[in-house]
Amino acid sequence: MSAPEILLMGPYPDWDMTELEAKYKVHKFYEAADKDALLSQHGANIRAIATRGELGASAALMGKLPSLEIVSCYGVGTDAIDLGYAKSNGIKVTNTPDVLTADVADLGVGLLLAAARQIPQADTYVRQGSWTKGNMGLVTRVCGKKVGIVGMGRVGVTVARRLAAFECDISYFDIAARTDLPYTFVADLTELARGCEFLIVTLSGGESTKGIVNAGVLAALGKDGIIVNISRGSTVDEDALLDVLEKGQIKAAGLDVFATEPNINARYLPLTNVVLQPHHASGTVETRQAMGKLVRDNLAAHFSGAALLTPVV
Ligand code: 8YV
Repeated sequence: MSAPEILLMGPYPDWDMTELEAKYKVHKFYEAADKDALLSQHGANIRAIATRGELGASAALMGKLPSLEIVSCYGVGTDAIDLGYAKSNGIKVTNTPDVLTADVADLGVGLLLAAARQIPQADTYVRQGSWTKGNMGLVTRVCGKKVGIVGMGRVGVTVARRLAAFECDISYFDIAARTDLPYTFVADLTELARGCEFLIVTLSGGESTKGIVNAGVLAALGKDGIIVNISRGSTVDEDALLDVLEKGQIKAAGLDVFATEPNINARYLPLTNVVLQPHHASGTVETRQAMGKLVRDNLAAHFSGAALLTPVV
């Protein structure tokens, strides 16, 4: 039997490419100069999409692939995949939960420390020789502070555990309280922001969370507040965030995700009170190897008729 054909939406590391190309006929969508031509030439034979969290798979694309059976996502967030279309057309969807949780939480804590302790600014201060001319200004303590976690899923819980070890007082917002956790549930996001010094956004993306961290929430966080976003750019009203950062109406931000990636809003670039990351929370060798393996294992399970390891739809 000939190798199943798959459409690869964005680049994967070499270790994944070697494995994928050994088992499948891989069409690299991101490299195709003429994407319509690729789809008209190969679309009828493509049985799987291998995508990435931020790239997803739209209904329009899936609609051009009549033999499509499965979308395997290299990422936990499936907000960029049209799950409704997949479901109603019998297309399976898998993602990569759990394997990335620890690293995403680590970067959340890292961004909080970087923003509060001004680690990038301090690095520049030393490199530019400013240290020899005076003392750097004082920064913000992290340990023992009140932290609000927005979204108490796998990542939220893991961030909470890490910051509890920093003796922080943890509260959280979600659609419902979790009785299995020792942290304080706050049903109103603005109230959560008002009561804490740091807000860590770990929500899933999608319509239900779009712009949920709005101007009111940021105002409630206040001028000494710090926000970290390791979820999706869509969860925060970015214009409102840029406004408060520019006006010094919050202290700082640590951001791994943006409304428009990778071409982020140019207003971020001159700001010295924000630490920027290139959507890299899961970007360690260890996690990316595990994510790639899970994508491949889900595809292999599907094509061998076995149960999917991490089905979403
Ligand atoms: C990306 C992510 O998928 O897990 C997610 O939802 O957004 C990330 O892990 C990763 O950058 C690979 O594209």
